[in-house]
Amino acid sequence: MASVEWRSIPTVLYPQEILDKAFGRASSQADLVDDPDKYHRVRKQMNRMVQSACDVITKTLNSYVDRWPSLNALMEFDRALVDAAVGCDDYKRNLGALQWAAERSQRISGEAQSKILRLRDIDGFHKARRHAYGRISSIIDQISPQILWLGEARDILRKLPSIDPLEPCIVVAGSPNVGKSALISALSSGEPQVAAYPFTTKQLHLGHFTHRRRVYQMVDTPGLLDRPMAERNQIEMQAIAALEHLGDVLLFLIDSSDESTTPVSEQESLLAEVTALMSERTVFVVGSKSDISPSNDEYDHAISSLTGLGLEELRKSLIDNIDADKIEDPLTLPEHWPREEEI
Ligand SMILES: Nc1nc2c(ncn2[C@@H]2O[C@H](COP(=O)(O)OP(=O)(O)OP(=O)(O)O)[C@@H](O)[C@H]2O)c(=O)[nH]1
Ligand SMILES: [Mg+2]
Repeated sequence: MASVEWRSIPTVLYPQEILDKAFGRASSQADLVDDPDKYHRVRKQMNRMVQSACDVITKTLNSYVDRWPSLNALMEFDRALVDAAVGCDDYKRNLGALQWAAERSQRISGEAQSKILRLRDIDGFHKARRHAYGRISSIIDQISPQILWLGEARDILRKLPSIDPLEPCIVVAGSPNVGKSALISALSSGEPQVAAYPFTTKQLHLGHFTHRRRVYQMVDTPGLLDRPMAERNQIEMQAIAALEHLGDVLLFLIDSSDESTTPVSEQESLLAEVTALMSERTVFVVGSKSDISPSNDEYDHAISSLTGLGLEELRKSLIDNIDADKIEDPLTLPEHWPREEEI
């Protein structure tokens, strides 16, 4: 199961654009028909038009169905995102409607072609073509709300974070403003990606670093865990439950500097709550902004994303703790594979 590339979900055309594309292609196909005999020419043209219009409709609709991730194949976390963002039931229902229309369109094509085959006059060929076009238009009309829904859903889904379930993942949590995003930037090779959770208006950061060809992903949780349990809605709880399966390690940041916007006691009660929720997960408590917080020594790690203090030690602890290669047989590694710890 690779990560879902939300960004690569294709643009969904408007219903009228789908029809224009189909009929436009059909006309240009008809122009290619070359037969000196008018009767045969028109018959071939009308046949060709119906066939190519229906093919375009079917291919276009099926390409949406194929290129949208299948919910059953998604990991729990991604499914929770889809559910919160657009609703899994609607997602399935609307894609299902496209599939239905694609099949209908193939059927219309078959029926029109066998009808044209039976007809014996030029006028009849034209009529059969017009009749088929009418049926195609009404099918597209009928699923127009579903097409529009998918167009809007696509714009929402594109912004979701893409996380690869086969690579290690570090979830970064803590109260607002404690330095979560700054830490992800500081540990990342390259600029972190900006993505969105459907539960919050805040942007989340998605960073990564590589160690021994493995990609360690880091993901922010802005607005997801930083409120007391009672204020969270059901859909957020679902995402939090899914988050539990996602991360290998949870980094919980505490800002005890004078700049902190949440009292330390409150941050600590959030920590207790999050730790209880993520009972199966290793939690590292990290004192952030150590350049301006003198009392960070009591935590598992003291770091400053600003000065770099403690960052490499934290990275090493993460790698050691996740121990991503533990199930791999060392004998399968190349002979001169470096076995020293090297970061
Ligand atoms: N002095 C100091 N300031 C820091 C450090 N890390 C972050 N900050 C500052 O703290 C503020 C908040 O940092 P962010 O990384 O945006 O915090 P966050 O936890 O992502 O905040 P939200 O996403 O809003 O919850 C910013 O003004 C940062 O510049 C640090 O190590 N030292
Ligand atoms: Mg942030």
